[in-house]
Amino acid sequence: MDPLVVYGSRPAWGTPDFSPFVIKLETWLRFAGIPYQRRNGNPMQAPKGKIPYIEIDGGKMGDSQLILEELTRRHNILLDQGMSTVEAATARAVRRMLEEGMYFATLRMRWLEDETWDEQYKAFKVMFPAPIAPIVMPLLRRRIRGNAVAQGIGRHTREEAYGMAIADLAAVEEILGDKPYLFGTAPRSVDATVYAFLVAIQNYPVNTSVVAAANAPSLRAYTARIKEKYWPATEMAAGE
Ligand SMILES: N[C@@H](CCC(=O)N[C@@H](CS)C(=O)NCC(=O)O)C(=O)O
Repeated sequence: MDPLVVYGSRPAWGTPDFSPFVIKLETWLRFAGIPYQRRNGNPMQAPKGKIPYIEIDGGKMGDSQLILEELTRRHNILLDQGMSTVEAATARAVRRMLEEGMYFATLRMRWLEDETWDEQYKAFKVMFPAPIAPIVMPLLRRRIRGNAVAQGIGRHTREEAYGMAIADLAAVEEILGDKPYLFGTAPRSVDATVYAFLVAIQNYPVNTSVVAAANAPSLRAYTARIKEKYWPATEMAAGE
């Protein structure tokens, strides 16, 4: 059987991908022991207009969570077996907090602040042919600004928005405590999301207050532990 094909964007800042959702899906596949091949994708060719997406049954499937739930059924993956109902509910709340809240704070930090724009421009322009990057990048920024206002994060002051992200990181730190993984000694599916969002922020090369919070010692130890076991060959930039 051909290995699963995962479409992402590009490696970024020493992490496997610009998109935390791609890092999540790849990390989850590694937790689950499912071999895969990674290719550069394009949101315009994605079934839901977003990365990641995969090839499956001769077609394409989008959304990291729907993909991993489908693969869990097909391959009888037992990663989340034996969790208590409270653990499963906490895992869901953490995942949604990061994917539906922290994600937008990360987008804002990367795309909408004066202090990070040069870095963002320099890194992300590789996604486009050189002649059109100066045209597309500001358009993308404008679209992300509009989305940030629609979502809500763009209506707050920078301090308010970052304060919420920092409080979310503190919540993750509290739940993790001194355990190796969020719920004990073995990774659960939610650890893939937590790992992805943490490395995406920890390795961002502009040291905002959110980046500093994500680099709290216990959170760094957590990502280092997962990286060592599941991403041994991946370069990680800042602070490694
Ligand atoms: N719920 C989706 C979110 C994926 C997502 O937001 N992907 C972003 C990159 S981080 C994307 O492809 N954006 C392209 C666009 O909006 O045009 C998942 O879990 O896969």
